[in-house]
Amino acid sequence: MKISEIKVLVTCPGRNFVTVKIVTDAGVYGLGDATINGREQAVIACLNEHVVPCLIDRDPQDIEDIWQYLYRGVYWRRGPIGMAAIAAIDMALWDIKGKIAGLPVYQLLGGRSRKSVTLYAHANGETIDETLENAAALMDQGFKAIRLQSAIPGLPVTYGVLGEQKDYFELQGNRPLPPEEEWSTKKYYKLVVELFKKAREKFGPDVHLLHDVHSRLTPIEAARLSKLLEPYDLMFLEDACIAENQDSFKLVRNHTVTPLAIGETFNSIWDCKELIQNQWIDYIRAAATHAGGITGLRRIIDFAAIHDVKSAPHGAPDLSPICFAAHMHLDSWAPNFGIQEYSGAVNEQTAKIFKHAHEVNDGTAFVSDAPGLGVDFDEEAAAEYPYKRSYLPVSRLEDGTMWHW
Ligand code: GCO
Ligand code: MG
Repeated sequence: MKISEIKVLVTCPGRNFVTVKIVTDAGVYGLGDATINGREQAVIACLNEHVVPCLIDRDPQDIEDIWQYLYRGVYWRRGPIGMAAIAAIDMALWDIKGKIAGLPVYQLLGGRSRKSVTLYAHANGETIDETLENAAALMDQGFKAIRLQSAIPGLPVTYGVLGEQKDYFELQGNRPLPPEEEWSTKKYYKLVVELFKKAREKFGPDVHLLHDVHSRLTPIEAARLSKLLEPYDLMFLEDACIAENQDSFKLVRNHTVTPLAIGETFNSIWDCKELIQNQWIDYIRAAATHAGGITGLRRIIDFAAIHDVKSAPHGAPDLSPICFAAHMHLDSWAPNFGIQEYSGAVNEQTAKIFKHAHEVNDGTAFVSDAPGLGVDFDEEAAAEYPYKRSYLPVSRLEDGTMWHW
């Protein structure tokens, strides 16, 4: 069997998604997600100019050799762009392998470790009360784990709280440039501690509560917040600080028993080796799209398993339903699966383009038994929504200093 064509397709049904479609001479095709929010064209160029030409006429069944060829074989290895390109190719090859075998990908990984995949949903609000009302509504829908984010009084915009009309395109207007946000740790501490205090008062001890700091704190601030939140028993605190220096998490860990999660921007095991082997974190949040596909993420999850670290894959709306499908298989297989982030159903246009067979209800997902990844891509529908340039915001401290977004 040979790879006869690889298409790299971009579509914007409300946000940009980059999809790889590998076509074989046997007529079977596979799909992969290569979306990097705000850097879509860089991955497209990397694929079209550098990756695709090397793969035409190769046997699509050689997943491991192709992965090694694109990773080990390349002098300029790692980094988000290169690893997203590898990821999309890798997912598409697993999809093809499953289709040839007539088996869902989780069977190729070794079979299921559980009946279903527990999801955590997002409750956001302009006020604490609104956030808690939204959380209550999610609990009514069956969610047993909820991430709480609330607007910070005194700051113009807060991560995770975009009102109804304000999507990123609207924030950016006709000449897209990164929207600017402001950050104040002092204002945030007060809000976030109050949010979780009220949440526990309202909901009691049983529901799993989570929160994403989105890397805004310094290590010592992250340590302080983790400690302040201890009475409210979080399932995990996400991205408490940046981990470019992995030692930062040693500092946070030494001060708190609040479980810690990180990893959505990680590209390989090398971004989290110390975090995992020193057991400074409890959940690894790497995504198949950004960490080298199913092959890359599976290795991270296996390494995490022997250090009692669980998986909790990134599930933001900027990962396409193909990545969601890949996660469904990894989540169903991984013996050390923790929880899957879920940002809710996709919009109508996206659902028209990406059709997947995985079921979501009562805060739980059920992996499909369709051969391969169990997701399809409608090229004609995708072509109706052309690419639109868009940026993620940037963040500054109140005095204007550039900060982590
Ligand atoms: C999450 C994430 C996202 C990111 C987004 C950036 O936990 O889901 O932090 O919301 O901000 O993926 O593109
Ligand atoms: Mg996050």
